Amino acid sequence: MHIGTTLTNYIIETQRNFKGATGEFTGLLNDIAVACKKISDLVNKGDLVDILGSADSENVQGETQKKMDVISNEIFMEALQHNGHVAGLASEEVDDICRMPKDAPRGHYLVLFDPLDGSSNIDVNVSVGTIFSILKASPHPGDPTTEDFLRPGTEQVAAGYCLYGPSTMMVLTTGQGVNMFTLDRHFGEFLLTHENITIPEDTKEFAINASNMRFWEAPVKRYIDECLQGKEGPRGKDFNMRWVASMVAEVHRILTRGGIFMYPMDEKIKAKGQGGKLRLMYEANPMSFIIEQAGGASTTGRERIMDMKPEHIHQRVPVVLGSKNEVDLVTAYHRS
Ligand code: AHM
Ligand code: MG
Repeated sequence: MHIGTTLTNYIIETQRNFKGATGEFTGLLNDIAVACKKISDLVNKGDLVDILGSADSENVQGETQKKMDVISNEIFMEALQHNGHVAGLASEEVDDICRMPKDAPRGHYLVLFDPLDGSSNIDVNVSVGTIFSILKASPHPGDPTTEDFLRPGTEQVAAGYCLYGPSTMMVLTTGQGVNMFTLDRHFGEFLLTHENITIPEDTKEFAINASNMRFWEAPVKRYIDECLQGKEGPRGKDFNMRWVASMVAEVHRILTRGGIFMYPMDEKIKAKGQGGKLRLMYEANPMSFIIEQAGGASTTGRERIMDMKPEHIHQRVPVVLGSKNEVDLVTAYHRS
């Protein structure tokens, strides 16, 4: 595909190779692109349109919602519910799986999404993003059940995110590599700007919220301690650290120049009775699919994330992802 081609054209061309393609998947990705363009437009306007700050609500996880969390969720739902491309939707911001409007035609896909990840960053004008994961719906009559959504990451047919940064970028995998599209605001299209992204296997850059250091488990302490020792330590090289607190920005940096990102299990998370900080279905699985498709690795520290059998829709898991050799090392420390 040539650099500069539109996302729509790219999807049509790649679907052409699939026997039996009906255009539904193309339509679905198009719906997602439309939703992301709308969210991008609002995020970009910021204070001009009174969308910053907190809403008077909490989400299912007891977190205060930002106005833009609520608005982005509505935009995404609205863009996907009516076109006959999805059988069901699940959102990080909504308690239960979403009931589809009665009169809307049903499609064959399930979409799980985090409408605005990293939204705690939005008031300070730092990058945020939308993350999505697409599954094929089970072929049974009637609307999908929660059980239908609880499928391992290996069953995703596509995943992606849209990063609302200095430029807006859509990053997409359909299981055949990872491609990046940049939004040309002038004429409102995502254009292919990077093809077949690969993550370097080695890196000198790690990302972790170091304020949690005292709560970390021994393998994480060991790994970071060795990185911090630099050239004189067992790793024999100096490391750099980055923490944006916006997973989409973090993953985007890793796809661009390598690195390792960790939100590991720690004592504070355990005390809350949670399995991790990040959500398996809306964050960990789609990002793992993208990272693996770019040649990186993604584990909980103990097991491959995409092999996990989900137990509930808002399940949280520890996440270690990025440059393969570093992720393998962290995983080996957990296993030893
Ligand atoms: P959110 O979905 O409520 O925005 O939370 C997820 C975000 C990730 O983007 C980011 O990696 C992490 O939370 C940052 O956590 P912390 O504030 O503990 O550094
Ligand atoms: Mg999130």
